[in-house]
Order: sequence, then C-alpha cells, then structure tokens
Amino acid sequence: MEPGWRWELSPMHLLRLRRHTQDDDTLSPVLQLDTFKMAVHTPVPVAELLLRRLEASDGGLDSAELAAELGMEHQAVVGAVKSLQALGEVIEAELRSTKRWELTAEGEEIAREGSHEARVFRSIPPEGLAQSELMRLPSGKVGFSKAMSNKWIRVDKSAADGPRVFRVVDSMEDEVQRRLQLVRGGQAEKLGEKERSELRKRKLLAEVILKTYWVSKGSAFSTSISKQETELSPEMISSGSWRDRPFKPYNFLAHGVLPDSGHLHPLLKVRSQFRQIFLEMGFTEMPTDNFIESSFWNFDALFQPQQHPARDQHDTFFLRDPAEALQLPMDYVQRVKRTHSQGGYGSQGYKYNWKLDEARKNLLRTHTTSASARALYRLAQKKPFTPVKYFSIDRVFRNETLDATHLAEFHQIEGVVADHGLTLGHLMGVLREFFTKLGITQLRFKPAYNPYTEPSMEVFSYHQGLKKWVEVGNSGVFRPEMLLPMGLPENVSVIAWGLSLERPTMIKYGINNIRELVGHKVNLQMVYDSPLCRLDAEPRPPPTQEAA
Ligand code: FB9
Repeated sequence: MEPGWRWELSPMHLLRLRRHTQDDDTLSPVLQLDTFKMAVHTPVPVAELLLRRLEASDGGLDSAELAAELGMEHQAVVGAVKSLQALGEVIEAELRSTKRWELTAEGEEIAREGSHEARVFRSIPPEGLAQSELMRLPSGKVGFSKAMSNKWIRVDKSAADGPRVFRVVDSMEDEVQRRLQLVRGGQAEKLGEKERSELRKRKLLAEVILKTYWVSKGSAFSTSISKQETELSPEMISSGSWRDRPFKPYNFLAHGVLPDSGHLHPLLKVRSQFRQIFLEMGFTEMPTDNFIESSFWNFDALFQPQQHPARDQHDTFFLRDPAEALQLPMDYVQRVKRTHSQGGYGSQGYKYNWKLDEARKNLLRTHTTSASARALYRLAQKKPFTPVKYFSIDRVFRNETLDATHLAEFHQIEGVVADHGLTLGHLMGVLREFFTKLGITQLRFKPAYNPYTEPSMEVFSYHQGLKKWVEVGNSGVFRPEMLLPMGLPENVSVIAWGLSLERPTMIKYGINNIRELVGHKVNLQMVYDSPLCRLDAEPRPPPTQEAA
C-alpha cells in the first residue's frame, strides 16, 4: 500500500482510503476498486465469470468442469446458468447427464488411510501377530481375508498360543488405495472395467449420474450482463430510451399461470361425455334422484322373482329405516303380483306366492334399471303410446366383495329405446352406434341372461391398448312380463343396455385400482392434473413418475 494512505469507513460504512499529509487531505473515490484490487476483493458474480469463460472457450463449456476449475459448488454454476437463461438468448444451455465415478465415504477413507488389507499387513510385525488380536483391529476382518487372498500373509494354526499371522512378502503395493486415489484425482478412466467393478462391488466406488449443463453462446451473447427490459414503460417511450435498451424477447411458449379454477373429477368429465353422446343420439335423461328405492321398482317391476339370489342381503343393501315403501300404484302392483305368481300375457309366470311385504322393502338401488321401470310405467300411462329414447347415468349400490375394480357403489349408464316392433337387430344397431361414438368399433355380442330381458347379450370390444376383448356392457330386450303389466301396447318392445362409468374412466385415464379413482385415497393432484377426456380419442398412457 502506498505510504500515507490509511483505511477508514465512510459514514455509509463504505470502505475508503484517506491520505493524510501535512499539505493535502485526499479522499479516494469509494469504488475505484480495480486500482486497489489487492486491497478489496468483491466476488465477481458467477454468471459474469461463466460468460468470460464462455467468451474464451471455443464452442462451449461444461458446468461441472467450470465449477471444478473455479473451485466452487456445481450448484452455484447451475444457478448462474439458470439466471443467464432467464435473460433470454445470452446463452444456450443443454442439460446433459454424465455418468462419473465417485468414491463412497469408505472409498474416501481408504484413499486417505490405505486399504484394510494394507493396514492389516502393516500391523503385522516380523514375529507375527496373534490372529485373535489382528481380528480386533478396525480393518481386521475385511483386511485379513483380502490380505490372505492377495497371498501377503499366512496363518500358522499350530502356533503355541493359538493361530498366528505372519507376513509372506516383505512389502506390498496398496493397489486399491492407488486406484481410489486415481479416481479421486478425476482419472477414473485410467482404471480398467474389471478394476472398477471390483471396487464397486467392495462399495468403495459408485457411479453417479451428474446432471450438467453444456453451455454455449446464445444469439444475444455478450460478456456484460445487461439486464434486459421486460416492460415498455411510459418513461421509456417519452424519453425514447427504449430505442437503445435491450428488451427480453417474448416467450410465446411460456406456460401461462394456471388459473386457479375448480376441477372436475375424471368421472364427471367422462359422465358429461356420455351425456353428450346420448343427447346427440336424441335420448332424454331419466330422473334418477332417488338412491333409495323400493324392492317393487328395483326387482318386482322388472319381473325379478322374490327368491332371486340378488334379492338377498348378500348382494343388496336393505334399509332398516325407512324399512318399507308405502306409496305403490296398487292396481299396477296387482298385475305384477299376478304375473309373478300365475303368469299372463302368454307367460306362465314363476308360480310362487308373491308377497307385497317383500315388494315394499326399501333398499339402495342396485341398478338404474329401476328408474327405467318407473319411466316406462309413466310412459305407459300416456296414451297413445309414443316411441321414446331414455338414458340414465347415476349411482347404484351392490353389497359385493370389494376388489381393485369393484366398490360397493358405482355409476351405471343405461340406455332404453321403446318403439313398435324393435328387435335384437335394432339393439345391436343402436349398440354399434353408441359404442362407435366411444371410439369402440370392434364389437362382439355374447348371449347372456338377465331376469328382466330376453334375449340378453353381453357386449365385448377388442381393446387395442390392452390387446384383449373387454366386456363393455350388458343388454337385452325387456320381457313382456315386465312391459305389459305396465300397460304398454302389445307390439311395443323395449331394448336396453347398461355399462359402468368407472370402467371406461379407469381405462381412459390409465388407472388400475378403482381406489385411486374414487374414495378417500384419491390423490387430488390426479384430479387437478387429469386431462380433458375425449372418449373417442386414443386412451392416454397411464401417468410416469416423472412427468408428474
Ligand atoms: O362397464 C363395463 N365395462 C366397460 C365399459 C366401457 C369400457 O370402455 C372402455 C373405454 C373403452 C370398458 C369397460 N362393464 C359393466 C363390464 C364389466 O366391467 C363388468 O365386469 C362389470 N360391470 C358392472 C356390474 O358389475 C356387477 C359393468 C357394470 C354393469 C354391468 C351391467 C349393466 C350395467 C353396468 C347392465 C345392464 C342392463 C342390461 C339390460 C338392460 C338394461 C341394463
């Protein structure tokens, strides 16, 4: 430091030099640091350092190597890369993952202190060492077996006071330590694959994936970091300063801030798609706002006999309160009673003693076909008959064994068409039209049985993604024993089909366990992130860890 200068703190705690001599009292300007570099060291921002190195480099530089050169944490360079990226096209930064070898903690210790076997060797004096004593050494156990296999030492089992270990060679090369030091010095490539895998097996070496950036000059590269304007302010316009200020280019690909909005559960997204399909096909939605139903509308009206297995506790949730349905259209009930017990309308019926009490029992509806029965009964009261197309999508309840695809409740989707002279062919036709709108074209029909439809068919579709035939629903022609007691004309037939809402939703959104879709275990993020549902589009691959 030149004589006569001394440090002092300015009122604003800024460092400055004052020269006191008898004839003048000069005060150094505060920040003329470069003049006094050896005096004050303000760290050059990493970003600036990086730009300078980039300027000097030909073609680009690796963020990890730069960090090593600058002797700083890689993260600090990554931070600088990110802040420079935010400035626009100053730099290009391509994320690379480079594999490199790193010593484990034990590897570090051996590189410093020597391998266990070397330490064992060194701890054996010329007169040998009792094996028991040697085993008590920190590296004893590991080192002994390695030194033995390296034929550096031998054990004299017959020694007087128990097995005694002796050196076999006068000296040895601690190859393990040498190799680990090579790696520590960044020269892992000097080791052969075999040597490396041996050290890895001894958990002294590990391969780490290092995410580094390959940084190169951007189209707006400069070594001086001039902050790019992001706003055009009235002053800039009035002062004209906007002309020579660097502006950050618009990033039209930037993701907008997701508006915080409500989120439709995937089930409701798929439900609205199904609704759309039915409305497009001219169907009208049936009222289904009653989870509680009487056994009459849920079973009896559908000509399902009172001793049918589905009508017992095992399959159906019966109600204790309100236990019984009081309001039933008794004239119609009589016709149903007679049809079940004696038959009629060309049917022999079930020939059993039909009980009104059984029909009055309240339950949680097991299907929305009960709503179809109510709708068809209302239709039958309207004379003359007019053809109709009805649909329903709502919750149904079944006391079933729970598994990955079955809960005690699901949403049933049902379509019903009532018209003169409808046949199984019409049913197949409307099923083709319906499933085609779902993007399902390859259909197969398999004869099936339902108490309320004859003939009945299960519907199968070939699923590209799952590479197999999947049951996509059930269907049939409602029995006259169901329709005629309602008062529908003889030549009116009603075709109907049903499927669930959960199955297509699980397949569309790639969800394998229904508990991920419905219930308290649902991860709300899945709902927030669940994309739009386009039923007729290819199913989305199931979600990846990463992505998410
Ligand atoms: O939904 C079902 N499968 C399905 C449907 C669509 C789908 O879409 C994919 C995107 C491509 C995938 C699968 N099923 C019906 C078939 C099976 O899952 C079945 O194992 C389970 N079924 C439920 C009942 O389980 C006891 C699904 C549910 C079902 C079954 C029958 C009906 C309704 C729902 C009915 C009926 C019916 C019959 C005749 C007249 C009126 C209604």
